[in-house]
Amino acid sequence: MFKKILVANRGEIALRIQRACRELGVQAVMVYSEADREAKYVKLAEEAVCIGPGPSALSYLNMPAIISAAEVTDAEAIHPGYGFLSENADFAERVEQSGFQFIGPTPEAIRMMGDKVSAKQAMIRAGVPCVPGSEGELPDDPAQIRRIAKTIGYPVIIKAAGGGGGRGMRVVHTEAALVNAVQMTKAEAGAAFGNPAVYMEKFLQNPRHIEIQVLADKFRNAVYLGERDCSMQRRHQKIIEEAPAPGIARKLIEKVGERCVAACKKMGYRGAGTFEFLYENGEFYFIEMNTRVQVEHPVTEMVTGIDIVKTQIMVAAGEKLPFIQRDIEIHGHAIECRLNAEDPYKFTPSPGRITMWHAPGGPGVRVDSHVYTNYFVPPNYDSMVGKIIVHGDTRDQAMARMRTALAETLVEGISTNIPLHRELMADAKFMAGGTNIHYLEEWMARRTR
Ligand code: MV4
Repeated sequence: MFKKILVANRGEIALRIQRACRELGVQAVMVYSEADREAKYVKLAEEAVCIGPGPSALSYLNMPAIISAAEVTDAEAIHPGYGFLSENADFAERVEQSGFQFIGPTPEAIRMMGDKVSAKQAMIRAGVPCVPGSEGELPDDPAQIRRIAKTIGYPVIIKAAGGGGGRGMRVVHTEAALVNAVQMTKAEAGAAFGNPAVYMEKFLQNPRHIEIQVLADKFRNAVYLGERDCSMQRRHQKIIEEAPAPGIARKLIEKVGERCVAACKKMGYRGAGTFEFLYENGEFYFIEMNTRVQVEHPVTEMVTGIDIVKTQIMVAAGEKLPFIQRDIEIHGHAIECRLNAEDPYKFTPSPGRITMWHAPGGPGVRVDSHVYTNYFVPPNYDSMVGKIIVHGDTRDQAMARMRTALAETLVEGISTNIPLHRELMADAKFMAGGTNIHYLEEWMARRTR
């Protein structure tokens, strides 16, 4: 095992990784920007290094500053968390070339999954079910583009190979709009991602967003840890996640999970990963793979009892996965609410000083947050100030525990989305389970009327 790891992130995930390190008996070096001096994990750190000013480009995205911090502190490995440099293949490569372990997959795997066209081709080869589509980059010839769309059937969606997470997409409903839409998406993709390649898929109108968590070691062992339902989102920002996904047959999850594991083994994937699917009319369709730990990983930890962050560190250090697929069981139900410093209905950011923070507790309640009373939420970063995660024997019990937890949570001095969560936990359709990716936006539109 490593003696010392550098945590190249901020916020709640920095604290989460610090906790995993303590449990493993590994020293954690925290890095922080000038805007994050007061963060809890910096105060709690045995060692912390300032890597630059508040703006991310000058600190959390500053590769030389981060690698220098690892050098001066004698760290052996770097955990990138999520966001920032976590899915940057060039960063992973520079970390390894500088003699450190990157806690994540190889640069090649990150690069292959970062290009959505090569990711999809890898999944097709591995037998993972994908959305019907162009099976590769679209050609320039308008006649060929029209022929591909006709075969798929309208509506179709044009997606940038360099996009992902909702960036660089365009829905097309008619042949008349097709070629112009492709050209526009290509031009935007070239400017935004430095890669004009686009591909085409059947546009699914009312899917749910279901993802499968995997863990793999350096010896081609891989397991899936069940699924998460992340359909409750607005503008590609998830706000509630849960595991397992309500109403989906275990047998079907097992079938898809086994395909994901087969893909990991085929690719020589290592570390934690997430296969994102759209789920509609009883079928799964792969869309993207994330090569990092995700914000919503705790719901999977709660239902499996497996510590995903500790396992990431163990496999990066060259250990074998300490479990096989048969060992993994799903127990009960878990729900996560993301707490954001924002207006609950207008969604405008609300940074500033938290004058009162009281976290909930009790049976089955977990809070992952780096904030505390008198903490100043800096305006430089995303607005998430923490997560409440609950576990129960049943979904109803988990929902009841979340209602209790939200009732106990006190945050003063800034606005948060707690009122929105309280309303959603009492919403009949959400309580019934299985709402799709459009539900929250439709609910918001009804609400203001
Ligand atoms: C789609 C889709 C419908 N059909 N692909 C958005 C984020 C990116 N990961 C993929 N996205 C979508 N791809 C096809 N063929 C609808 C979306 C989509 C979406 C997906 C997951 C979660 C929220 C979403 C919100 C709007 C659109």
